[in-house]
This record gives sequence, C-alpha cells and structure tokens, in this order.
Amino acid sequence: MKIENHKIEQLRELLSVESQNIVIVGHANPDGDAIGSSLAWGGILESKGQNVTYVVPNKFPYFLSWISGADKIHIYKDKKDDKIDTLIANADIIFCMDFNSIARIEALGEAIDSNTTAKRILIDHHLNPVSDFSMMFSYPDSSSTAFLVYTIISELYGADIISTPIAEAMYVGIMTDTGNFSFSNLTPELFKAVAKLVELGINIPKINTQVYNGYSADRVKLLGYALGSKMELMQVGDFEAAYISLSEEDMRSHNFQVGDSEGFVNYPLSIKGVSLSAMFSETRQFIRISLRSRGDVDVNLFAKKYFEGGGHKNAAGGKSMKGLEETIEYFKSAVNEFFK
Ligand SMILES: [Mn+2]
Repeated sequence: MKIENHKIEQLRELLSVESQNIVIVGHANPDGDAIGSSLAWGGILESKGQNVTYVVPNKFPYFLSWISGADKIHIYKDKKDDKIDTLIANADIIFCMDFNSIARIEALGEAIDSNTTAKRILIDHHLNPVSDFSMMFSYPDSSSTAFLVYTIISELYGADIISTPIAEAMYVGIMTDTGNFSFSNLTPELFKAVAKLVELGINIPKINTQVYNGYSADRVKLLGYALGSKMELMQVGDFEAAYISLSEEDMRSHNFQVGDSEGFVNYPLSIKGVSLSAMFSETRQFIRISLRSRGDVDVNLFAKKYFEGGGHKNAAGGKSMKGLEETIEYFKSAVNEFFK
C-alpha cells in the first residue's frame, strides 16, 4: 500500500489549523477495527490540538471498552440525537472510518448528509467506495483501517508520535481484522508496523487476553449451541458451504450482549473442504448476514448481488428483510446459482 504524496500533503495542510471541530465516525455494529482506528486517529488529532468527537451508530462490543478513549465514544442510536446533530452541524471535518458509504451508517448518515459545511474524509479499506467524500483514503489492499491509520500517521508526523495507548488501539484493529494474522494482505510492511507498535510499548498477550478472553460464560455457551445445534452444511457439486442461524430467542435465552456472536462465522471454515461460511442473526428489523470465505470464493460479490451488502473478497456482510427461514432458503438457492 502506497499513499500518494499529494494526498498526505493535502491532509497535512488541512490539519495545520488547530482547534478545529473534528467528528470521527465509525461504522454500524462497530468492530475492533472501527473502534481501534477511530480512537487511534482521534488520539493523534487530539494530541495535535484538535477538538475531537467520536460517534458510532450503535453499541460496540464490551470487550473493546478497555481501549483508552472508548468511554468518550457517543452512541447515536436509531433515532435523531440533537446533541450529536449539533456537534455534526458545527464540525469542520468529519472523518469516516472503516466503511465505504454514508448510506451504511443509517440515521447517523442522514445527520451527516444534512450537514453541508464540513469536509467529509474517508479512511477505509473496503472495496468499491461510494464517492460521498471530499477526500478519500481508500486502500482495499490494507488488511485493516487501523494499519492504514498507522501508515498515514507515519507519513504525516512519523510513527514516534504514537503513544502507547494509541498504539494499543491500532493493534486491536490490526489484530481483529486480520483474524490474529491469519487472513490475506499480511505484508512485510504490516509486520514492520507491528514491530514498531511493540517498540512503542504495546503488550500483545495483554491485548489478546482483553479482546479474546474477556467473554461472558453465556457467550461461550451460545457458541457451543450455535455450532452444536444451529450449524448446517450444504454442497453444490464439489463446492461446500456451511451456515449458522441464530434467532432472537436463541440470543435472548443466552443473555446476548452486543459482540457476543463476533467471530462465530469463522468456525465453519475450519471444516476441511468448506470454503464459504454464513451466519444469519435475527434482529427486530432484519436478518443480519455475515459471510466468510477461503481463496477465490468472492463473498463481496455474493453479498452485493443477493444481500444488499459487500465488504472484502473473503469477509463481507449484508442483510435481508425476509424472515429467518425464508432468508435461509433464499441463501441456499443463491449459493446454488452463484457457486455452481
Ligand atoms: Mn476494517
């Protein structure tokens, strides 16, 4: 990943004015990368004398709440929020982190859309960004937005400006979006960045424990139930797929908290031969779909074609307004059509 010099210089110029009102927005159902990259980027801007507000469209998982600055993040909820609307209206710059289209952040997107004065800048690694932005740092070959933020900061100010808490936030994004360094785009530059973060004082075992070993017992039982009772396998020719479905009742009976089903979709891919995994989670408004794949199986295209979604080639998401059973039947016929 090479960030063009003129973009860095444009950003430097823009940020040379101190005390600007800056709003940093992460995507809906924020994950480790959305939260980590937002807090890392905002932390640097704060250290440079900017007034920074953090907003996400809805709650983020509890195992991310230890990250320095997480207590400052505003949750926009589904309806309008006057306090945050005012902050957005008074913003000089809005940074959009880890998503590729204003439409993806629902009610919060409408608030941003009705604001006409702030510059909107995208920092993201998802495919096919929509050109809603005055400036775009869109690098789909970056394994995470947090790594992109690291690279931008290194170019702008040098990596030595990064404090240990900011380095931790970055590492959370890098670690979670690469599946603990097991997915694609694991470049030498990424490991050099991680080496630098270690130099800056991060404690990898500690971060690993906080993110991956900080679950409730109910969550671990829900995982057992999801894999033991709710996973199905299917085959189209020699193409093998698996899916998990969780109803609202399944989640309620396991005292579901936001983030509890994070990562479930990865487990079916550990079955030899399975190259597509899907998870369906029932919410009040729609069925949320998470997709993961191996190798050339392109779930970005699949999600775009059938589930109003997208993301990356091997990790994408989407939704369905049909009921849970109907969505699963639709998924099966879609797999039959797309991967035959
Ligand atoms: Mn990401």
